[in-house]
This record gives sequence, C-alpha cells and structure tokens, in this order.
Amino acid sequence: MKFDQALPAQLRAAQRVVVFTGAGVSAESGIPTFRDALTGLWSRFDAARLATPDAFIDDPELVWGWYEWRRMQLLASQPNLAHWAIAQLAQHVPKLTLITQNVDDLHERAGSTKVLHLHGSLQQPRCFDCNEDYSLPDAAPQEPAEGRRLAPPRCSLCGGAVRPGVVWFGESLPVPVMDAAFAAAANCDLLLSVGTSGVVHPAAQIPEIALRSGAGVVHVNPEPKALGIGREWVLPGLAGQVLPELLREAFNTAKAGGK
Ligand code: BJW
Ligand code: ZN
Repeated sequence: MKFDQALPAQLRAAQRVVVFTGAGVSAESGIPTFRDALTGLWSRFDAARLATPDAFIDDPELVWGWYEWRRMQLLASQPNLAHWAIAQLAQHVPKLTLITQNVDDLHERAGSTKVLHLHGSLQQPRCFDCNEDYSLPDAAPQEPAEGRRLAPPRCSLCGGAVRPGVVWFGESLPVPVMDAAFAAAANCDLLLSVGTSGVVHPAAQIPEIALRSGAGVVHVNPEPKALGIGREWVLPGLAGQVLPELLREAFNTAKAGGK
C-alpha cells in the first residue's frame, strides 16, 4: 500500500498515540464482527434477544449458552498480525493508549497491556443480582453449540444467575474506563481507528473527540468512513495487512509477526 508520506512521519513524531479498535481487528482471527453483511453476528442473531438485560431476564439459558459458544470460539483463536502490530507499536512511541470495544482478550494475548475495555470482557462474568465477580473454571466450557441453551452458574454469595461481563445495549459503560478513554482521545496527537463501524455510542465519539481536539485520525478498514472533519487519513484494507505495513514504513520494522 502507498501511504501519504506525511502519515509515517506523523506517527514517528507523535508523542501520544491512541489506538481505538473494534470487531474488525479480530476478524482475521476468525472472530465474527457484528455488522458485516454476511458474516456479522447481527446478520444471524437478534441483538434484542441476546444483548440486552431484558433478554437475560427473559431467557437466561439462551443468552448464557450463546455467550459460552462465543467464548469457546475465542479460546480456539489466536491473535493476528493486527494485534501483534499494535503491541509492537507501543514499543516505538512514547505513550500509547489502547482502547477497545472488543470483549475478547486477543490484544492482551499479543502482549498489549492496560487495555481499556469499553464493553467489558467475555472472561469476567458476574452476578446479575449482586454484581459479585464469578471465576470461570480453568477447563473450557462444555461445548455449547450455536444456539444451544445452557443454564448459567449461580452466584456463591446470593444464588443469583451469573451473567456475561459485557456491556449490553442500554447499559452504562464502566465509568473509570470511559473517562480514561475520553481523556486519552482528547489529549493525543494521533488516533488510529481500526476495524469499527463507528455506529455504537458513546464509543463512536472517541475519534471525533480526537479530531476536535486537534489530533490526526487514521481509519483502517476495508470499508472506511471518514468523519469529514480535521486531519484524517483513510487506509482501506484489512487491519492485519495495513498496520504491519504502516509500522514498516514508519519505523523500518521487520515484518511484525506472531509467535
Ligand atoms: C475490518 C476487518 C478487517 C471487518 N480489518 N476492519 C446515541 C445515538 C444513537 C444511539 C445511542 C446513542 N447513545 C446510546 C445509544 C444506544 C446504544 C447505541 O449506540 N445504539 C446504536 C447501535 C444505534 N448504545 C448503548 O446502548 C450503550 N449504552 C449506553 O449508551 O448507555 C447509556 C445509558 C444512559 C443512562 C442509563 C443507562 C445507560 C451500550 C452499548 C453496548 C454495545 N454492546 C455491544 C455488545 C457487547 C457484548 C457482545 O459482544 O455481545 O458491543 S454491541 C456491539 O457493537 C459490540 C461492539 O463492541 C459494538 C461496536 O461494534 P464494532 O466493533 O464497530 O463492530 P461492527 O461489526 O459494527 O464493525 C466492524 C467493522 O470492521 C466494519 O466497519 C468492517 O468493515 C470492519 N472490518 N473486517 C479491518 N480484517
Ligand atoms: Zn450474587
């Protein structure tokens, strides 16, 4: 890919970089996105029946089974070249803040630390009634097939049903995480927005906050959408191809690769 020559130079010069990721960054690991037309989860499953507190109240077995099926997929997957490139980028810039909307742990498994998870994590379930954390067993879950119901575990404190530790529609994002993410966006020099459709709020405001604060924003996506304000670069393509190339161009790195 041919980059606007100003971009690698901007990345080299940036003191504070934010990387903001969505489901597209994990797509090349085999984790489905939400809104891609044919393969996205919401093209096959009804978000209202699976990703809201009311859905869990109505049918906890359906919801728990679906999330355990997704956790199984995650356990069988590996970070891809995009996750590795982002972890590598942190070694090249003075300060990098990684904000993700993803509930997987692929950034951490690639070596990124202090990841701000705006929408929670598949690995940290908690009690629906009293919020007590629930420790998942070390063993992989018992093979919940797609669409198979599974009874949620019970809370050891109050006996309530255990729910996935993710942020559903209509729920507040974790306030300290959101505050840290918004502050990092408002104070960065350059923000890379990778693999997100930018339709879910309040997360979608993050690139706009960066632009309005004077930072440059780079969009990495096979179907990129610029916001049309400020200094933007649009890099059409797969994150696992574009990000390693950008790093090579900016820092002359060897091919960023997994282990
Ligand atoms: C690639 C690629 C490759 C593919 N390389 N790229 C303001 C306006 C309108 C609505 C609202 C608003 N404020 C709040 C709302 C309501 C709602 C909302 O935003 N709805 C919109 C959908 C209309 N927001 C909420 O409800 C939020 N809560 C809230 O605001 O609370 C306020 C409140 C106030 C008072 C009291 C209480 C509350 C919560 C939102 C929670 C979102 N949860 C989910 C599910 C998480 C759990 C789970 O995993 O099941 O989070 S929904 C889903 O969407 C998930 C994602 O994190 C999120 C974002 O999706 P993402 O990551 O962008 O994925 P896709 O699929 O959309 O896009 C993938 C992109 O990748 C595409 O562009 C591809 O092209 C690209 N791609 N391959 C690079 N290889
Ligand atoms: Zn409880």
